[in-house]
Amino acid sequence: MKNILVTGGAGFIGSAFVRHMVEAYPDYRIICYDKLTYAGNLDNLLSVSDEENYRFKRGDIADRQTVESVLQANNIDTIVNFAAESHVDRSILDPDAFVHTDVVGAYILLDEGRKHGIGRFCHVSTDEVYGDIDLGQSSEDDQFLPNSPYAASKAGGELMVRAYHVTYGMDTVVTRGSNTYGPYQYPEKLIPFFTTEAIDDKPLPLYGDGKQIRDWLYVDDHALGVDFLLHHGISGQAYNLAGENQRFNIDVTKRILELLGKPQSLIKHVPDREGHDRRYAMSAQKARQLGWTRKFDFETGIEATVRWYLENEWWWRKIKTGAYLDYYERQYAERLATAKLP
Ligand code: NAD
Ligand code: TDX
Repeated sequence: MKNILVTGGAGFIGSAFVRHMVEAYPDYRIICYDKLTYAGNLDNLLSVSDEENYRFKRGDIADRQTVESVLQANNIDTIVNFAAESHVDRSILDPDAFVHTDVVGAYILLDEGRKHGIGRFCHVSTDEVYGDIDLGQSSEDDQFLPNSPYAASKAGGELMVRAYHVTYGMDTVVTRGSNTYGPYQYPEKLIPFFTTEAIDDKPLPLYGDGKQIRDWLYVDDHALGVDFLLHHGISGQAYNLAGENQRFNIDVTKRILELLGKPQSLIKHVPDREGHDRRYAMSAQKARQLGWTRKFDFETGIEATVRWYLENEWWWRKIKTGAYLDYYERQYAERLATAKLP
């Protein structure tokens, strides 16, 4: 392993992975390949932009010609695929881009990777492929029951990875991460959205009763988990990178407000997300048995995260303009107009 193509490396988790890999492995060359959609942001990679073992190339993972040329030009032997459309609410509004990137893009990357004769293909997937789980914890052999267009697209891409391992003997590893949070997360996801809105004393649109449960994983734990499985995962296997930090959405929201010293009256219960999964919970046992452990508990992670958004307005204020505001209007204007008080 020497020349690693990291797709989607300008996004939230991908950029944490790139920053980590560039620093931890001076002998590897890290080539970040990213389409720079609304969620891709080169500000996330400023700290490594001048490093010798780092390169950036703009491109779409579903564009076969550009993928082929980037593999050849850089003599790529390893691919780590973070590239995805990643926001459930956007997948409900417009599923097209999700099928394009999360299914077709994953297929093109696999296919070009195979033709190019790469070694390991590490594919970053999600707990959402298991769907809603009432009780207990999902483990890797559980069936896929994805409920949103996002989750179904991620399941489709992942199944293609499986097929390329079984059919063509490709060396693949799949990681399934929990809800991830931390610095540089696009402020459409619950934690950065509510933190930055609350800083500005804006209402926080909590879907339904807020009693949905998510399992939270700090971004550095996710990035280091992918590094660990890239190096130690058994070929053809999938591994849960579970935070094992389950929280109700309402409790996460209250904690953000407490940390910011803002009133609970900012919470507005708005009409629920369509097809909203009530609970995600995974077991990390399989990855743990191999030697992975997460470092951050939720309390440490949320404090560090809220502090980061307070101290890094330069990063998020310029995002929350233009097309972001159009999305906000489409997603929240009607919901907030019918909001109930807590
Ligand atoms: P993100 O939306 O912040 O970043 C996605 C990145 O992919 C962006 O840089 C974007 O420009 C790029 N991209 C999108 N379409 C592309 C295309 N066609 N070609 C090339 N690049 C493209 O996402 P994230 O939260 O960092 O998630 C990264 C990966 O982790 C995704 O595969 C996601 O499904 C998975 N995941 C995310 C979470 C989470 O809570 N955020 C949890 C588990 C798994
Ligand atoms: O405005 C909101 N109000 C609200 O109540 C938003 C944006 C979210 N929520 C709720 C919905 C979920 O129950 O908060 C919870 C978390 O929502 P998101 O941040 O949108 O994440 P989720 O839908 O759980 O999906 C995330 O975890 C798995 C990531 O976005 C995915 O990329 C990942 O695969």
